[in-house]
Amino acid sequence: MSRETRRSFCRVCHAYCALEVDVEGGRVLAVRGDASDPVYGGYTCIKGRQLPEMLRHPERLTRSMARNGDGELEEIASQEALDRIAEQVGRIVETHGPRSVATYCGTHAFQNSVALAVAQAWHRGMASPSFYSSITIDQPGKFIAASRTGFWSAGTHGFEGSDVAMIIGCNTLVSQYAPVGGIPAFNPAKRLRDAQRAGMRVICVDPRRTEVARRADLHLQVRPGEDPTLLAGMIRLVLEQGLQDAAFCDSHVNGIEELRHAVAPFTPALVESRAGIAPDLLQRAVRIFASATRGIASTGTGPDMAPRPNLTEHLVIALNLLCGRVNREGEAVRNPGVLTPPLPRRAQVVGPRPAFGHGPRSRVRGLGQVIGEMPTAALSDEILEPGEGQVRALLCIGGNPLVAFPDQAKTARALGALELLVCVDAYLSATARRADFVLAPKLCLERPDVTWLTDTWYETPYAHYTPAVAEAPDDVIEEWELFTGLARRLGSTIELPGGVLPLEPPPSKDEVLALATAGGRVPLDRVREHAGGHVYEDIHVTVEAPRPGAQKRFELAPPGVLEELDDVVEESPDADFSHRLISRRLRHVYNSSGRHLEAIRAKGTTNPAFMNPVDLEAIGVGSGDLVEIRSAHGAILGVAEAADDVPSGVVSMAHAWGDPDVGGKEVLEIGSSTNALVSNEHDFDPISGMARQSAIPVNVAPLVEGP
Ligand SMILES: Nc1nc2c(c(=O)[nH]1)N[C@H]1C(S)=C(S)[C@@H](COP(=O)(O)OP(=O)(O)OC[C@H]3O[C@@H](n4cnc5c(=O)[nH]c(N)nc54)[C@H](O)[C@@H]3O)O[C@H]1N2
Ligand SMILES: Nc1nc2c(c(=O)[nH]1)N[C@H]1C(S)=C(S)[C@@H](COP(=O)(O)OP(=O)(O)OC[C@H]3O[C@@H](n4cnc5c(=O)[nH]c(N)nc54)[C@H](O)[C@@H]3O)O[C@H]1N2
Ligand code: SF4
Ligand SMILES: [Mo]
Repeated sequence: MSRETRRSFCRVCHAYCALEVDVEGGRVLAVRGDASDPVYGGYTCIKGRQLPEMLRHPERLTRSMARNGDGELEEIASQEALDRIAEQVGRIVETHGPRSVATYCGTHAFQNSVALAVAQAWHRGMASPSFYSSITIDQPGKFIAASRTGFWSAGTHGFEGSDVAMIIGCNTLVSQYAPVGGIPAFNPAKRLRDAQRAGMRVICVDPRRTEVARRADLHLQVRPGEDPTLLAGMIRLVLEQGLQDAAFCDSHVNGIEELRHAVAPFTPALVESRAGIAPDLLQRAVRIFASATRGIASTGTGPDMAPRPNLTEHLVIALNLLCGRVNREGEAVRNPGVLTPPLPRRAQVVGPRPAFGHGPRSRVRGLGQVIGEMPTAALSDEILEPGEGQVRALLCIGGNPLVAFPDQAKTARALGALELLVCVDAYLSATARRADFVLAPKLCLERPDVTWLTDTWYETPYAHYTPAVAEAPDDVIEEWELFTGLARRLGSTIELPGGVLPLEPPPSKDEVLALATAGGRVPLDRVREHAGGHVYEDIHVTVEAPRPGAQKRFELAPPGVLEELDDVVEESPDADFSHRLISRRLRHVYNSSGRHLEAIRAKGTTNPAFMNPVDLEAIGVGSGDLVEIRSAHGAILGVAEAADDVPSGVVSMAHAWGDPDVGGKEVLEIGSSTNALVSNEHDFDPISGMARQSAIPVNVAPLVEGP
């Protein structure tokens, strides 16, 4: 058997690092970063380096499973599983209507370049509005806020070439997640170092002294959940000191006087007492940010999991717009996209057009669709709430609701109440263990894909198509094949941007990719000609003049938004709780994925409750001891770990660990889910329904042994 090296990219997370893969007889022997790649330059992380083990790990499902008469999961051929699933879905739709069948696409659905597009198209073909994804429990506040203010057709400033970056609750050096203007996700440590050497000043806003905070020029150690206070205080100083870009504001921005009025109470003294930021630090941040010429404030998940995410995002947009940080006429657009359709980039405002408040309504808490999807934070209620439109079947693609959704006990009840639960999952996750069918998927190196998700995230026009470079087990499917399989059996259609997908004979991945990416700036066939990743040097786009007669302006005071600031002023600190628990990512795992791998287990088998040593000492607890963490809603066990980078009064803990079926003191071996501390009906965002999944008020106590 000949041994060869093939070029591909990792899809264990959304960073898509370019790889060289040593293959022999279809079997992956080794992977390493592709040093010749123009964007990644050989970068990989510990998770991706486990791909060879991942592909052949005994816990990986290589056959699909179905629940038998005794309630046990047993192996089944994938086509037979699809026959049975189609029969049940057909019956449920016939009896209860199409809304009763829901799909939830979790993080691993995003890692297959067409899973989401095909799942959404299947829902359109079935006339079922019940499409959910992790987007609506991730950072929907960004879409909500931008749709209310309007956005700039030519885009905002990015990271490279800027002289400032203000990074709020985002830890790209660990998460590889990068909002526009944040540290690019691709080889992030090098990109940050290069930018700082070129003169960029970095402000980090994070309760924890994170990996990014340690490298920042200024760290504002904000109290969890107090970003609106801090941002309002910064905006107040910008306006008071006349540091805004007056010409840009005059031409393009409405609502500045209303904003000035709304932020008036947010004096440096109020910011200090509420957000814990001293007046001189606040003033320094304002000076650094406003005196720069390029670069924006951007947010990660931290403030978006905390209360008032839409308000935080609104204030971030306001700060950026006041300083005029958008691409101007005649400037080059760094990356207009390779696979995405070419759109004119003009120096003008588009919208505002709220991305919510229309389309089908949720049946609970007055919620509705956000960016055309149903709100995931309310999915368990849609399953449990009887009546017309009740969700009775759930197709769960690469997600793990039982550990990731708010209110774990309710999610468990909901999953148990379903007539049909189908998971496409490579492992028997906490959720998959409760399923009626688990379909075993191909893993990433076993399938073709293209960098469609990340197309506009790069700082240069870059794309990478990979064929399948490893041989898959005999009977595994791709995520989208659940939907094409159902459509074929139920006689529905799947319409993609390039047209209706022919279902007979079953389409290949390349056929689906071609229809899904149709209309892109560079045709897929051209992208496929390049082995490995490629920068399209011939793509040059400059910002055009506004369309004649363009009159839209940004709205910094859309109805109801600034009024929320009045409520912020009125808020008082948690009376009954000593700490706030904040979310974080751990470098070696991806949400609930990866914990079965040996090299990962060596890094730890739990999600420690990181706390300041002083706080641990105060309750007589040391690293490794068990603590009980209790919120107004529930309690979990945690493994205490002393951490100097966590301030007093804060617990920093990763989500998506544990398993409610196992529970208890197994926390040392499997961790525990912070979502057992969260309610989705008491403290939630009124538009997206997102629950308070960070800055959760808690008390921490040593575990008292029972008799
Ligand atoms: N408290 C709190 N809760 C949170 C968050 C938080 O910060 N705090 N963050 C939220 C965010 S941002 C998100 S995105 C959600 C994540 O929510 P989910 O996406 O629902 O959770 P994951 O754990 O990422 O689920 C991934 C699943 O994919 C499976 N898998 C692994 N590899 C593959 C594969 O190759 N193919 C397929 N088909 N499946 C695979 C894994 O076994 C796992 O079951 O959680 C949210 N919940
Ligand atoms: N290794 C690894 N990478 C991942 C993941 C993973 O589980 N592991 N998950 C992936 C997913 S689903 C996503 S969405 C991205 C997320 O990517 P990021 O948003 O970068 O996620 P985190 O690393 O959790 O960073 C969030 C930061 O917010 C801070 N924070 C918490 N609460 C607050 C607050 O109230 N205010 C402020 N200002 N900050 C706060 C936390 O201390 C933390 O440093 O990461 C992805 N990448
Ligand atoms: S950061 Fe790690 S897991 Fe993510 S794509 Fe790169 S190598 Fe894979
Ligand atoms: Mo996420």
